[in-house]
Amino acid sequence: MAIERTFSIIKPDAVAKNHIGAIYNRFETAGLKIIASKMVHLSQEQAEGFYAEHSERPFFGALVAFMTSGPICVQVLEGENAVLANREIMGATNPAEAARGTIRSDFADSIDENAVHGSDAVASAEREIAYFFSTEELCPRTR
Ligand code: RTP
Ligand code: MG
Repeated sequence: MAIERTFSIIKPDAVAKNHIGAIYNRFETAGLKIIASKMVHLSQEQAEGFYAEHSERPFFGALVAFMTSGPICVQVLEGENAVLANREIMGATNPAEAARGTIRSDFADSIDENAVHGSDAVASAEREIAYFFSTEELCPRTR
């Protein structure tokens, strides 16, 4: 099994509903270690840059408006197959289709406001981690 790092966001809807601790608990229960963590309120420019791959999609404007609507928590998770492990505990993009017991099934209301983001591949994880964190801000465990 490969030890990987992935990038995660607790989105404005879940922060507003006071679900930060519950979602962090899901990460830790799944064996993922939080090795960097902070709160930010994205500017329009930061949100557009982060979601640049979706800039031509019809939902892009709504996505950027939502992601700038309130503070978010950004974190780096480390563990075995962390990218896929995190996607599994997040559940499907549309919470109506997310498996029971997943974060989106339990904490999200709609495909537009779906509680969490998680990197979809190791390469995107590296890019997304660097978008928010300097190397000095990453705190891998020594014990
Ligand atoms: P995320 O990037 O947020 O972790 O979500 P994801 O990989 O599951 O989904 P992605 O395809 O990357 O889409 C990014 C976000 O855009 C919104 N979306 N809306 N209305 C739609 O058809 C639609 N498709 C995507 C979602 O909020 C999704 O999280
Ligand atoms: Mg995505």
